Amino acid sequence: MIYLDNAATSYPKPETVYKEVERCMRDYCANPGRGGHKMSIISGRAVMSAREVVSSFFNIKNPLQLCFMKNATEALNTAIKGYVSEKMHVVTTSMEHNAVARPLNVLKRDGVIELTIVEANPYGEIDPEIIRKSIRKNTGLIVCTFSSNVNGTILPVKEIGRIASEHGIAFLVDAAQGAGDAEIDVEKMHIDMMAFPGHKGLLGPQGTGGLYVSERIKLRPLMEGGTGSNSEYIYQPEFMPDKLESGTLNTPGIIGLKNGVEFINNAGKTNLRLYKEYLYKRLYDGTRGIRGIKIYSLGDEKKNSGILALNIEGLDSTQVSEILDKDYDIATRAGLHCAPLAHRTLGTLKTGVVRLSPGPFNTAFQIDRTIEALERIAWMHGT
Ligand code: ALA
Repeated sequence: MIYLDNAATSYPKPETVYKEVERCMRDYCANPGRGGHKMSIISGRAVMSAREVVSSFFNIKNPLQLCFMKNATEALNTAIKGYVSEKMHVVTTSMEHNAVARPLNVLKRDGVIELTIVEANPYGEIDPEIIRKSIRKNTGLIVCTFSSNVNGTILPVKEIGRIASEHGIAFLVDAAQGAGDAEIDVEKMHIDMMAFPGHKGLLGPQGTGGLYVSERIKLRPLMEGGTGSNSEYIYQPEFMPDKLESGTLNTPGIIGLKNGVEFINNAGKTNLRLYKEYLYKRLYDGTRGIRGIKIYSLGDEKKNSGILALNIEGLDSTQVSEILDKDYDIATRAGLHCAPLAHRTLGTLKTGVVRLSPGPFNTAFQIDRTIEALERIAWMHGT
């Protein structure tokens, strides 16, 4: 099988991820932070060590400001709903996934916030100056994706972060696509809050993710419950990460996530990024000239997090994906990718797109087989 659906979840995982998840479950999977016995202390330390490794990956200075969550969606909901206040104006973009767009639209519909959606161009590029011009007196939050989950376009996060910081506005980044694929430095990019999944570019298991919250941001938790700390206190603790981490953590998953990040560190962040850029460029260049294929992603691999979006004239995107799967054993994702606004921006709301997203374990040979398959499908089934 040729797996090109790494934007949905990365596969395979590094060997160390499989091995350490199993070792954790067998040898030291007590409840971290609950109970003073030896195994609970070991699992608590392992979670802390994962917090440190993941924090350092994003240049988060204080690992206690990083909370583990079950996915980026939980993290985004926690950040958005925990931060906004009555009549706050929020700025976002037309390239957002439903994990951002839906909570914001519900808050707008319920009269809690005012919302401005800044339109991207047909390749998903955002002009940060339009964001600056959208700022009002009551703007309290800017939310944007690091890169589009539909066509991979990387947004000018650093520039948007600078604008937010100049105006004293909180800046939340959805790093669902990009974390592990591109360099993200929360300090240099003026990021106040960042949601990320563990199971995509960071190569960890599903059911993992996290939220970084800078020390100057105070969030109301989405949930209250057991934290293993201050048990006598009837309210939620005010300190991080306990404030946002109620209930038993996904210890084996978090250990897997740590090993995914360590794999990237050991391979070299830059090496891996260059390799993925090379695969993307090869795929882009190989498909660009094929008759009947329309591409919606930018050709510049530096401006793309590793996603090629395309359609074949005369075929529905889901048909192409199905043929790739059944006849060629190539896994891709078609349709709307839970991001209708982004599809409207790219002009693909009716058709969807076929999304091909290589990962660090794909080879040039697999990319070439995929290009041949697309060429054959366009020739045999397209118009
Ligand atoms: N959000 C994931 C995707 O884009 C699942 O496929």
